[in-house]
Amino acid sequence: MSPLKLNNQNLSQIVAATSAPIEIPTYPRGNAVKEGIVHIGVGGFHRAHLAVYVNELMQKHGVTDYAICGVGLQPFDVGMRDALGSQDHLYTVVERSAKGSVAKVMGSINSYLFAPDNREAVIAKMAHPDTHIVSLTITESGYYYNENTHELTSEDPDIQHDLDPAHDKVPKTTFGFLYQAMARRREQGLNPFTVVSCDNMQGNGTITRRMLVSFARLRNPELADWIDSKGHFPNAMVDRITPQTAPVDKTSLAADFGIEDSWPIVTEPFMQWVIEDHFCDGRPPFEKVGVQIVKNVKNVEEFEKHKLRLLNGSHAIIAYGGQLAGYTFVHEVMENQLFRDFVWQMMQEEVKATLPEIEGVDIDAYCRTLIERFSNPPIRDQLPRICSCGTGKIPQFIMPTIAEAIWVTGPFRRLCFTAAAWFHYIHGVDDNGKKFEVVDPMLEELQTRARKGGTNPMELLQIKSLFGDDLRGDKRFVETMTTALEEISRDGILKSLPKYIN
Ligand code: CS2
Repeated sequence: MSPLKLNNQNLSQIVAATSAPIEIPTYPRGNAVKEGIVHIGVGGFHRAHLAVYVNELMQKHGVTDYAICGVGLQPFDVGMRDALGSQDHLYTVVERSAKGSVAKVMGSINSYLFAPDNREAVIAKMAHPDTHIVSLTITESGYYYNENTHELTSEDPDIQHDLDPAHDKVPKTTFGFLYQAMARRREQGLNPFTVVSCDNMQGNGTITRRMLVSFARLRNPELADWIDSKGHFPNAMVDRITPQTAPVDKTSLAADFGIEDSWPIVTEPFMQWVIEDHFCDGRPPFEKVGVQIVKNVKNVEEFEKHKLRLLNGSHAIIAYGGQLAGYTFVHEVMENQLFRDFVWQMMQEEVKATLPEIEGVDIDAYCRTLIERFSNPPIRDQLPRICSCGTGKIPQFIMPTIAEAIWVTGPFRRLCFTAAAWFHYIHGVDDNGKKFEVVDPMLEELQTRARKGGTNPMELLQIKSLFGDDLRGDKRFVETMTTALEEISRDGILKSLPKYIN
């Protein structure tokens, strides 16, 4: 039978036509619900994470006032607007593991606004009394955050654009939109909405608060004070490995489940969200669907450290090392015993000593689960996805661990090898001489410095906004980085790895 186009009308027929495991939304949507969440940056991760939790709330707990209005700020979001728009904003999440696949149709995204079509509509939506939460997956670069000074990069042309009162109705950046919407809420006597960052950054809520308040202070100090005193920005740890959708994901969804979906998602069964219980305008009962709501910011920090250093840190060597060695997918890299041992030993011997103990969390079991998750072949997680935008990753996932390893006088040479793999990756040529695309907002500067520096890491380490001052002055660190970079440049990744394995 030919697959059926995903939309409201076809839902029950889709289920009736197959014996494959499919779940569909059976709750009210459209005008029958309120959109309590506005989400900026509707990509694969949001659709496989927050939107899945909200789907469960709507499906199993009768929640009707927290449906999601998706927002795209970037010109490239036009694809998402059209894909979702063509199918009543429904989409499929296929959870895949060695045990098999389940297709879950999501209905929690109720509508979608593409800002370049109508920027005013986005501001009005956020300022609407029904909106209680504005959540974000805008990637590290969307925060305009200087790692070194911890300040907003206010000199950025987009931020400058949004600071100009002539552009009040046509902002470009997330902070421009949040600021305008907050100003309207205050005028209307409403509470601020809670801003929930779902990006991979240690202290993501704290950073979001700081950036927005700094932005506001440059425009209107009184409003900045209002946001700072009344607004809530819970810190959160988010986790679900979500590959980019590949063309084959659509064809196999059609073949295996009879669903024609223009932009489905394939992901792993595992998902986790730990968030501080700080909401200033109400929240849905997230704890009912497995979200770990914690009282204390320290708890979130601890979970974040575990996740960012163990999962994302390991992903860095798998991605940069794997790309240089000529691999395409994460699971392929994990089939190579050298990488498997390296990842395990980096977690166990270098990262673990820098991590706090969390009651009820067994770090060794967590590490074993990670090895399994990385090895999950059916999700086909592509290395370029993880390689992209290293400037937002290595300074977050690797450098702080090195700094702490130095502090606790533990070993850190595998961590340095990982950073060196990124430095070498920046040239865009793998160990077999094959060129690949390097994606990074700082590409030009990175490549100029990488070329100039050669096997001397100092050129790149001098970028203060990424690396600060501290590590560069540590002789042992610089020597270890230099050795690793020399080895990788001379011998390639695969020949160098054995030196880093016990
Ligand atoms: C990856 C993450 O892009 C990356 O750096 O490590 O996207 C990773 O898949 C997620 O953080 C998993 O939760």
